[in-house]
Formats: sequence, structure tokens, C-alpha cells
Amino acid sequence: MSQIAFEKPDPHDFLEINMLLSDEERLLRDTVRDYVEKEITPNVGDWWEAGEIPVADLAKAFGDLGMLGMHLEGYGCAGTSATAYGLACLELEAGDSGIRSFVSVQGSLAMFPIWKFGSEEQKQTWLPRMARGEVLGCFGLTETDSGSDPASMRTGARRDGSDWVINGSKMWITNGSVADIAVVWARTDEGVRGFIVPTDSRGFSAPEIKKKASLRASVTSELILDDVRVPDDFLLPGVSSMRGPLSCLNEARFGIAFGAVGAARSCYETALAYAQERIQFGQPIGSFQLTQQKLVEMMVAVQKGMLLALHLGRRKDDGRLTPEQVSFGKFDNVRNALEVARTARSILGANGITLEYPVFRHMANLETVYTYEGTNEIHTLVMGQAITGLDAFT
Ligand code: TGC
Ligand code: FAD
Repeated sequence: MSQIAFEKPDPHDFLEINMLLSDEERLLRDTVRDYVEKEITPNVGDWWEAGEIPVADLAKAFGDLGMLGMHLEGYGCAGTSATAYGLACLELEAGDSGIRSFVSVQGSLAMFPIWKFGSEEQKQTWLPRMARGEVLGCFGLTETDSGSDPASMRTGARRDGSDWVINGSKMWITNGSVADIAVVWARTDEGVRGFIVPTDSRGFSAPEIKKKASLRASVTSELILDDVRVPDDFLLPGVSSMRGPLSCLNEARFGIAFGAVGAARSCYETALAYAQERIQFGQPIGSFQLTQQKLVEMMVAVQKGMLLALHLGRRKDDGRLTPEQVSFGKFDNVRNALEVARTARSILGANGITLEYPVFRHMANLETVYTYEGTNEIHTLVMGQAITGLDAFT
């Protein structure tokens, strides 16, 4: 009787998930991976340590690669599938969560509201330049006293003739001080409305938030709007409720469900290589049962995270992905990535606390990822509400 010869599983793709991707998806993934390995990975530790990123270079590079607003149709955007966008987020976040944030904020949080809720003129004016990386955007929703509960925002806008006058402030805004335009959400007599605010408007300022111990390869800022005046045609006409900003969050959270797997994969692969080389008690630490258990837990988490992300990607491409399912992905993949990062840190011993390896940087970054785009607790409550029908937010 002939025996079936099984190949040994690939430690980097144990379940052969690669086979679930189309040729086009693999090509895109490899292009982004190649870019990250050449341009981001060798430099990002230094950027992170300095708390500075080469904003203009990144914007141009991502524009040239067609990654800004890549899953949007028309207006100079690449129009890829949602799954392809997710895979790009994964590869970027294998480099650094802050670099993935750069792309998510531009595409999902600044371009998407214009694409979804903007007038034809606004789309023509802004989107092609944003897709090329010539105009950078940011997304102003969170305020000092309105984080998980953005509906309690105080920033307000009132009509004054054919203009709007906006007053208030936003906090923790990615790319705030390097953006050319801010999509600002404000309370009005007509509900919550979105405004495209050029950052050189009189009364607008965006001081950068310093002393961050997480997401250091990303610019984070406060936005201050002091009697900022914009014409009526800078108002997004398509939405006048919290549905506006929350719809944008679905897009960005989807990217994070993939992205977190990238950070976890980088930690797992670093720990696996380290465990095979590091000798203690005369043997590689990978030969100890306790280390193998850690490596297996990490590998399983990465593979399961990938399957989950891909499933969400396929559902999104079919137009069937619900916000609660997005919460599932953000919730589970981020908490698991954080656990993988902490475990990898322990395998690296003292080396695990340096920036010579990516692990501590990923671990620190993932603390932000756990909190932004809806905290772990908020996504728990979104899913809790979905399965019980009961609202536990208040
Ligand atoms: P609620 O009263 O339930 O609904 C208000 C309106 O919004 C609609 N809606 C949604 N629409 C689309 N997608 C969703 N996920 C939606 N959730 C609700 C809803 O149908 C309703 O529409 P309408 O037309 O009837 O008015 O909303 P709520 O105010 O009670 O909020 C619920 C809650 C707590 C889930 C929401 O506030 C929430 O998600 N809080 C978390 C806040 C958050 O995630 N902030 C993120 C800020 S941006 C950021 O972190 C960027 S990080 C940078 C990066 O990504 O790299
Ligand atoms: P809080 O809402 O004060 O929450 C504190 C704790 O209380 C959390 O554990 C939370 O889960 C818990 N909690 C709150 N409510 C409940 C409840 N009902 N039940 C149980 N627990 C609850 N925002 C933007 O608008 N644009 C951006 O570009 C952006 N970028 C960011 C970049 C960084 C680096 C960071 C750190 C944040 C960014 N944010 C941005 C803000 C982010 O979305 C908020 O930090 C997040 O929504 C949580 O709000 P908060 O920090 O005010 O925490």
C-alpha cells in the first residue's frame, strides 16, 4: 500500500493560509512586504526612539505604491478589494503599528468620509491629491472628555451667513500637526456634522503630543479650533449624525484586525529565530518544553488571527460584513497580538527590552492599538449587545 507523503508544515505558514489568497493578493502582499523590509524595518527602530518619522517621504512612497485610499473606487484611488487593503495593513504593521496608522488614517479616516459623504466637488478637489500623498488628512473625533463616548463631544459649529464657525478641541489625533486638512466632527443644530478644515485656517492650531511611550513612530496631536471659519461647501453634505464618524471607524477597525496579525507575526518570527540560536544550559532555548509551548501558542494565535482577518475580508468584499463582526476582529486579533508580543518579549530575555529587536516596540505600540479605534471593553460591549439585545454602555 502506498503511503501519502506529507510535507512538514512551514513554521511561517503552518496552515498554508497562503493558498487561500489569489495570485493578485499575493503579488500585492509581496510588494508591500518588500517595501516594508527594505524601507521601514531597517529604520523604524530609530524613528521610534527619536519620536520622529519622515512624513513627506512616507506620504510620497505610499502614494506611489497606490496604498492611500487603496480600497476606494475612482478619484485616483487604486480600487483594490477590501481583502487586499487588509493584507497591506498586515504587512505595514509587521513593520510598525504607527506606519500602518499613517496609511489607515489617510485612507480610512480622512479620505473615506469625503468619498462616502462628500459632494462631487469635494471628492474631485481632495481625493486624487490625497491618493498621491500630496495632501495629508487627519480625523478629529476624540476629545479630552469624550473618548469612548464620542457622542458627548463639545466641539460645535454654527452657521454664520454662508460660512460655518467651529469652536472646540480634539485630542489624540494621528497626523494632526502634519496634516493639510482635518476632517472634524462637530455638534450642530442639525446633528453631528463633518467638516473639511484646511489646517492653515485662521484660528486652527495642532500642537504635537510628546512623551509618548507607545506609537512613537507616529505623529499624535491636539487640534484646537478657535472661531475657525469654513465656507458651507467644506461641510460634508451626506451625513448629519454619529453614523458619519462611526462608519469611518468600521473601515479603520477592519484594517486593524489585519494589521494586528502583522505585529504578532513579526514578534513570533523574531522569537522563533531567537529561540533556535540562543544557547543556555548548553542547548538552544527552543529545545526547552516551556519555550516550545510559548512558540506554539504564538504560532497558533498568528494563524488563527490570519484566518479570522481573511474571513472578515471575504465578507467585506461580498458586502456582508457587519460592524459587530468588525468589532469581533478588532477585539480578538488585537488582544491576541498583545499577548503574543508579551510572550515573545519573555523569550528574548534581556534583549527583549531593547529596540535592537522589534518586539518591545510592537508590544508598546499594541497598547495604543488596544485602546484606539474602540477600546477592548467597547468592542466587548458592542458584541455583548449583539448577542443579548441588551445595551450595557451606561
Ligand atoms: P448609537 O446611538 O448606537 O448610534 C448612533 C448612529 O450611528 C450608527 N452606528 C454606526 N454606523 C456605522 N458603523 C457603526 N459601527 C455604528 N455604530 C452605530 C447608528 O446606526 C446610529 O445611526 P443613525 O443614522 O440612526 O443616527 O451610537 P453611540 O453614540 O451610542 O455609540 C456607540 C459606541 C459606544 C459603540 C460608539 O460610540 C463607539 O464606537 N465608541 C468608541 C469610540 C471610538 O472608537 N473612537 C475612535 C476614534 S478614531 C481613532 O481612534 C483613530 S486611531 C488612528 C488609527 O486608526 O490608526
Ligand atoms: P476612555 O474612554 O476614558 O476609557 C478609559 C477606560 O474606561 C478604558 O479602559 C475604557 O474601555 C473604559 N470604559 C469607557 N467606557 C466604558 C464603558 N461604558 N464600559 C466599560 N468600560 C468603559 N482619536 C481620533 O479621533 N482620531 C485619531 O486619529 C486618534 N488617534 C489616536 C492615536 C493614539 C496614539 C491614541 C492613544 C489615541 C488616538 N485616538 C484618536 C483616540 C482614541 O480613539 C481614544 O483614546 C479611545 O477611543 C479611548 O478613549 P479615551 O482614551 O478617552 O479612554
